[in-house]
Amino acid sequence: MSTLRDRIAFITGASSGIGRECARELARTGARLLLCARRKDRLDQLAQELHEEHGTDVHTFVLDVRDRHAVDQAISALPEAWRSIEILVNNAGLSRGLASIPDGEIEDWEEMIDTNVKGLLYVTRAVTPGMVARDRGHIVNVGSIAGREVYRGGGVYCATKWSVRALTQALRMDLHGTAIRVTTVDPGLVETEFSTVRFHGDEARAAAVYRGTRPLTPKDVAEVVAFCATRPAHVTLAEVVVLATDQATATLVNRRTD
Ligand code: NDP
Ligand code: 8X3
Repeated sequence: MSTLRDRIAFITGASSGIGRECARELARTGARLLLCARRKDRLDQLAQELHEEHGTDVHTFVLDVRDRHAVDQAISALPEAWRSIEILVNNAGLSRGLASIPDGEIEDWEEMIDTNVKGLLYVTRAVTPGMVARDRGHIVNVGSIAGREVYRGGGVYCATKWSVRALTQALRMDLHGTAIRVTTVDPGLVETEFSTVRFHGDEARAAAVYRGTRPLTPKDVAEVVAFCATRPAHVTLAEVVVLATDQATATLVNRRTD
């Protein structure tokens, strides 16, 4: 295992779920953490927790990854001590709705595409030139099994995650010949705020997604992200699919009735 002590890891969408647990796991490796999301109060609480538990040096900032000027501004305005980003975890993302394409809400589509595809690209565009200049770095994209399959009502969300997988492969080709690594970690069902967000705050509908089954926890996924980031420099874990044992495909989920 290579150590991340004092390396800078930048996690987007660190205020909840997988991103928050990635912060906790990477803090254990000794990394310094740059954390962004729209909910700054949560980021600051997390920063305090990580500082108290691990002595982690954390810098938080508000960022809506859909706003490309804000992304450029936030990255270019980083204090000198935070500029040499070594690990970028492109995690910020969401789904909205489960409508068919004929019935789809166009605002929902735009929010998913703007966040999951364009936001990931804006952040990657802002961060990778520094990695190229230093000839070191690792980009870990949080994709999904929705980037490998399609399910009814998931058309646009799946399309965004297929895009993430395409962009991951493309970036690995674009960076070929450098020391920079590119990984996609593609989870199945993980119990986070994801379904509450998908169903616009309908907690009962969100809870039903996980009823009777044992989904992944955000920590399960974050441990994999940290594992990928701590391989020796000559090793790239290119694609990792992480499933709950209760899940075989996006739609084949074992549910117990009791
Ligand atoms: P959560 O809803 O718990 O977390 C999503 C995170 O993304 C939050 O921190 C949120 O922060 C941030 N975010 C959303 N939109 C934006 C934005 N415009 N700008 C900045 N940050 C944003 O869900 P998960 O942890 O489950 O989701 C994390 C990633 O994992 C997503 O890319 C998702 O697609 C993927 N994924 C999730 C799976 C699951 O079953 N849960 C399975 C496979 C992949 P804030 O609202 O404060 O901005
Ligand atoms: C989240 C997993 O199957 O709900 O990316 O789309 S799924």
